[in-house]
Amino acid sequence: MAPKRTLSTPLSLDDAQKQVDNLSKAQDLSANTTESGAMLTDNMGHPVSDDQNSLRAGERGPTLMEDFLFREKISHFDHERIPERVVHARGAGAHGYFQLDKSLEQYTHAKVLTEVGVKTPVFVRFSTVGGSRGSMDTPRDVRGFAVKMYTKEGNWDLVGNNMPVFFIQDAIKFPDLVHAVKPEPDREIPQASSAHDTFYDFIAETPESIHMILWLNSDRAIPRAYANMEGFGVHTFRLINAQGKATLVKFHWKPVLGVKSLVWDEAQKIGGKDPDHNRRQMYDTIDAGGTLEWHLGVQLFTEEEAMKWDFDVLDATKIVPEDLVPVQLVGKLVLDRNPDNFFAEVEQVAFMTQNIVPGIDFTNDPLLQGRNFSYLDTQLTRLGGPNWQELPINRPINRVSNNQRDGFMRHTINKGRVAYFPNKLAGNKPAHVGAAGFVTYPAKVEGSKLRVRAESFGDHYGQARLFWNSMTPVEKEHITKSLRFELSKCETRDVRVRMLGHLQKVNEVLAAQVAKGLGEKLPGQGDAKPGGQQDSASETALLAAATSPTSASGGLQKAKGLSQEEGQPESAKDRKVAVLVADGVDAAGVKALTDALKKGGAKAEIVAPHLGEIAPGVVATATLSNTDPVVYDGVVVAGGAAAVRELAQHPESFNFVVESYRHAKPIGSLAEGAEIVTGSGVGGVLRRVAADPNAKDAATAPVQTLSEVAGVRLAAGEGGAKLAALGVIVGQDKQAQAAAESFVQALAKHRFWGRPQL
Ligand code: HDE
Repeated sequence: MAPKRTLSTPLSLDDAQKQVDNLSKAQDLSANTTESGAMLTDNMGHPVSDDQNSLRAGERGPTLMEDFLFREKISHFDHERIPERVVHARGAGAHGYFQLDKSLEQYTHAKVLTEVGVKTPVFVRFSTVGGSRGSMDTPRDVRGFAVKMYTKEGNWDLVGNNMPVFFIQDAIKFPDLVHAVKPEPDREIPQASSAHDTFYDFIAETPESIHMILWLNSDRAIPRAYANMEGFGVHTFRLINAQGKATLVKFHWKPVLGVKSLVWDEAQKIGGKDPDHNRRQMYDTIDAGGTLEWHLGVQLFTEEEAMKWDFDVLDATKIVPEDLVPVQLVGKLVLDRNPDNFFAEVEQVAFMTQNIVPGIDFTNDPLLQGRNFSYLDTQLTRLGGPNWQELPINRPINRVSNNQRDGFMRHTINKGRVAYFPNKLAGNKPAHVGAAGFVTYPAKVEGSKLRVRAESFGDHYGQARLFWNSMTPVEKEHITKSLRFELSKCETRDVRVRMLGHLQKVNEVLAAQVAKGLGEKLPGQGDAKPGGQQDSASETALLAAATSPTSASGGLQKAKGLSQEEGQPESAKDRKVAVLVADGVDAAGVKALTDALKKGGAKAEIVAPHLGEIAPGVVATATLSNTDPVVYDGVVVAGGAAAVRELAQHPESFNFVVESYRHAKPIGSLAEGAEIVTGSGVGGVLRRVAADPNAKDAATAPVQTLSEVAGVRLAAGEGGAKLAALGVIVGQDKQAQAAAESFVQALAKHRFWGRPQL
């Protein structure tokens, strides 16, 4: 008799996997997870005497063909790469679980959405879309948000994005879209960027993309961290309950830490300073025992309701505004475990929109229908044949049992003579389970075969205007500037001008402001004023008033949930702060600060002219020259007269303040640390702000030293309070504790818009 299997593999499980918890997948993966042994062997298990010297005919002679150890090692290496994903090549992933808080039994019989409290294991991969596998994490791009849930009833993949709409309405255009955005084929330029001719040439000829173009040019396209991204299933899906009744559904992932973004200048610089920025954040957070968390939200509506709206829910260029159908939060996604091996897990994970479970079904969204072909097809090339489902990261945790056999790299050893159905030899097993299995919703279909776009998909600007109207002035300003950037990189004037025509249909002020940056005038328009004055009050007022009438929007002029400046949670959790120190630093102040940051869930990184111990308990883990302000959420300059004198010798210290100021991040100082702030390029502006309420326009306002100004604040409020409102916290001598606490509050606010510029 064969020895009993001791490891947990899918084949050893019961037909119905009853006990599922957050560790079920980890246990399943453990069957294939290994650590290196003490003794070196080749792949056939032969002990290896030496794998550093090849076999030679004589000390200086040629390498011998006989050297099977050499051939095996080199040959394996030669074949180590698989094709990167044709889109979403750059990404990172983590394990965790999904836990339902509120049963959706009324709407679906899917166990994952009805069994409250069960921890369904998940693997999530976040990605950018356009860049290659080795590109940076922070381009302006859509982010993939792909969730694989290993449910009791098989895998459910919700392969979503961080934006709720898409560029095109029909999957048949996808190759065109992707060819247009990818590096141009003759020169393979630009990498991971939509800011070029071919992309906007395609977009200008594809007006259905305009809504998504506004999202792409908004701050959503430069998320601060994966944990600060919303996720969307994008398409309308269908839920089916035990009585066979269907309800339409849109899926949302709402980040517990809120939606937060970088600013564009910062994002571009991070691309060079730390291209792994987002994957590093996720890895470090989980490695330190932390988690990334989202709520699962659903918008539930009936087909009858949907038919009454002035947009089509099968059109993926439209949202269902939250004002029409509120998002109900029903469960939580928690990521808490890093992969053991990036290639085996993150690179080999294969998501498929067609992976759904009984109780959930597709709709006729033509984008979704096309995706349901593409995701299986793409794996055949990428993972080399039909058996990729057997890869540990892809296989379900419930038992797989069917008559499919053979093919490249088959791992499963199926016993027995019978690999067909019907059969009597094996008692007609594996047997069909009828209604207990996946049953397609019997939606009625009728019509002639036509290659057309439905009339109900015809409005391309209404929801783009709804999005624009829903932005705060600062978000509108960012969209305007982004479009200026993107279009100014298009070399062909005709492309730029055609795009302006579309923007004009969204909003005249938007188009005029972009036109100004491109040196163009819109037909019938005078000069766009004021334009380009970052954060100026007049620009804010102009943008606030710039709204457009909507259509295809359910009658709404503005919709909830679109602005990320309104109603998002604020938290200092997982924020990373650079604390500038040097020899002679006031260690007690640093301790008060790091304690306060820790209490707020934030992390401090001690940055000094050199690594190592700077003072008792103050150990530098980064240097002024090996790191950069763009990779932090804020900066604090510590106190200590000698330390500050030394920091002042390094131009990088001042750069920390200036860059953080320009990127609207909180800036803090403790005691003498204020001298670095005051001595930096923004010191003059800050002094004027603290001294005079009309400072923005009064270049002649009296100048004090910043520490004097701050003295006023901490004792009596005024000047320092004005600075604090701009996210500049100046701590006086012996006030480190209070300053640290104010700084943590500022950190939770994320960014401070409206700072007067130099
Ligand atoms: Fe994808 N997409 N896509 N996509 N997509 C792929 O599948 C495709 C679309 C999304 O982390 C590919 O395994 C078509 C929308 C994510 O591994 C490929 C269309 C949304 C990921 C593919 C779309 C997405 C992909 C490439 C019709 C958001 C990364 C590699 C227009 C709802 C998954 C792969 C991961 C990956 C096809 C549009 C999300 C080629 C045909 C809309 C998150 O199959």
